[in-house]
Amino acid sequence: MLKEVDELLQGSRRALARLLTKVENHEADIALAELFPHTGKAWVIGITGSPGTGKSSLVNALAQAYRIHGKTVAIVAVDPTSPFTGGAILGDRIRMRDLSGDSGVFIRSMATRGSLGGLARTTRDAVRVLDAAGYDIVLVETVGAGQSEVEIVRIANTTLVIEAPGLGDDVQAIKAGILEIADILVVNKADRIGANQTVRALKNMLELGHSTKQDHAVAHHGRMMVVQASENNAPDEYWLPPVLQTVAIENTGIPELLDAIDQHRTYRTKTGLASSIEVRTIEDELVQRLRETLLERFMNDLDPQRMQMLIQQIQQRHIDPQSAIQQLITQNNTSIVKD
Ligand SMILES: Nc1nc2c(ncn2[C@@H]2O[C@H](COP(=O)(O)OP(=O)(O)OP(=O)(O)O)[C@@H](O)[C@H]2O)c(=O)[nH]1
Ligand SMILES: [Mg+2]
Repeated sequence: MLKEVDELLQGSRRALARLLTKVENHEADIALAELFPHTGKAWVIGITGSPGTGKSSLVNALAQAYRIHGKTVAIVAVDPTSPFTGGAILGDRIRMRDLSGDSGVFIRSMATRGSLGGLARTTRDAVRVLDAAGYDIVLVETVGAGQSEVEIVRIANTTLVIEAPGLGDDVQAIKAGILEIADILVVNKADRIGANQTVRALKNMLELGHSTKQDHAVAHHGRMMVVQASENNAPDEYWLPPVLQTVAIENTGIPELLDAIDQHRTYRTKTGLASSIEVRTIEDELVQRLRETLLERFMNDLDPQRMQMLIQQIQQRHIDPQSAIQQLITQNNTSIVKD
């Protein structure tokens, strides 16, 4: 066993920090393989939503609440939109200062390098390291409402989508995709005007979505497909996401949020249901890793000049992009299947 893996399993925070850096640099494959048997115990909570809705404040409040319940907490902040690792993270650090000095809490910001897919992989691996390190709860904060969040959020066992008042009846303001991934909706800043209206708008949207869930479309490997609701899907196997109100900066609504997360956990771990979700999650991860690994290998073997030439040819309309890809693949073919 690697020395640092051993140290991490013994509870060394330094080994943990070092391993997370290696994960970011994609240099932790052996360690991850050794750690894998020690994972699967943490409950991973994803927190996503538009900028400034109060995600970090909620993460802070949740972490404190879990600490009071005697649970250890790891926090991962991911910011795929920011090209820097400075600003936003420094802000988060300051907001989370209430937690510093507590050995039952570990906070980490993920550096944003590489592709979107790479970020999802890095985050997933980081969560695994924290899981193996023995944290009971792992909170993953991501900003925004795009595809990247959907990918990152797939790592979570329970996903919270945070909204703030001001949404009004403008249903368009709510990205449909974000509702799809929400296990629990939180209207934070409930001390502000319009919170009830936002709650109502969200509930309406959820119920609309729910009634059409008989035949609902799901994204699978990037393709939309219609899934028939099966006959033996007992009604209690549906999870209708609750809509809760919180005031993160005053700790209002936090116990109720903890309860809702607990209920979702019970629902997810029910026999059968948990394993079917797990099968899909593992399949998704394998496809994602396969795609990345093959692309990486392909790009490494690719002659950059060949690529430049094809780009020029496409520009001049001498060849179309798909035919160019066919040419590249035929030329690189042998290198893809080797080793
Ligand atoms: N009035 C009010 N302000 C809040 C509440 N929660 C957070 N805030 C404030 O809203 C601002 C943004 O909060 P953050 O927790 O940084 O929000 P965030 O979603 O993490 O922001 P980004 O990570 O930048 O997207 C801060 O000034 C908070 O103090 C709340 O419940 N009520
Ligand atoms: Mg934040």
